[in-house]
Amino acid sequence: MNTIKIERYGRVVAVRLHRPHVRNALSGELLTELLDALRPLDADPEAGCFVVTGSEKVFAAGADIKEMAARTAVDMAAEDYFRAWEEFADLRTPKIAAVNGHALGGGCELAMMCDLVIAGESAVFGQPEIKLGVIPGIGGTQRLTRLIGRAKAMDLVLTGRTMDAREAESAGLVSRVVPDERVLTEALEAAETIASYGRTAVRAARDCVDRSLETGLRDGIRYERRVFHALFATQDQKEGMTAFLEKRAPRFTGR
Ligand code: CO8
Repeated sequence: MNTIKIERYGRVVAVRLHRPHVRNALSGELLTELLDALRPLDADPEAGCFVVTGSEKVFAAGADIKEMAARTAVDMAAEDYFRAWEEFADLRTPKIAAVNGHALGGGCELAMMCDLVIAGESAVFGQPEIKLGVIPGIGGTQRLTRLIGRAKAMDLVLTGRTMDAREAESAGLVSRVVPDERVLTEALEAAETIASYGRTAVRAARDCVDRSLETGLRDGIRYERRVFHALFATQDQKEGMTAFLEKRAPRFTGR
């Protein structure tokens, strides 16, 4: 692979974006390689969590501007350019973004496609597309608004200003801010914790939390209750509750 590196730590899979000469700009090739690598792992019962990271200096500087610059509207529409990022968002294995440095444009959108965002103190988030004569195109106007609210989203999207990690955390974009040098370790530890739980329950929890962004409260609560009921068909539910009552650690199998 030319644009990403994959490392496996037991049940955790770490993906490192690796296009340093263009600050990890997200090209079509990178998206293809990412999906080719993660699709089979999403179906692998031994893979319990993904961590997506960049370098110590930059998470990702957005979509590859050079690749896009000369395209026409017809090219973009014909290809449905970057539609496949939705496939990344829809992978059912939980994803953690471990962000050091800049997460701009598509980089910020990639972080938002992940389920947790762990950021270093020097991380910077923003949607600067307005400065390029365009708008965010991989969820930046939609996910960002749901996560941080209209007031902040308008500010970022219309002015193109950036947020530091603390502001991003208080706004609701970032799950945890940690010292820069701790980012990957903290993300891997969180990933290991998630991967140690029952896979069916983890996927159900993720699905229900995301459902809250798409549905009304009443329907969402009903959906959650149905999923909760269904989990009583799993061995992991019996094991988890029995282990608690027997005062021992549970042994989840994902069944
Ligand atoms: N695309 C292509 N090349 C890039 C990008 C990018 N997004 N970002 C940086 N580069 C290249 C630069 O051109 C430069 O190349 P060269 O060495 O040949 O001159 C090299 O990377 C280094 O860049 P800098 O010198 O600028 O590096 P710095 O470390 O000084 O700065 C920054 C790093 C702050 C990240 C800076 O490069 C920057 O601001 N980059 C652009 C950020 C940006 O505007 N992002 C938005 C991109 S558009 C987008 O994401 C839209 C997504 C939606 C598309 C969906 C379509 C449907």
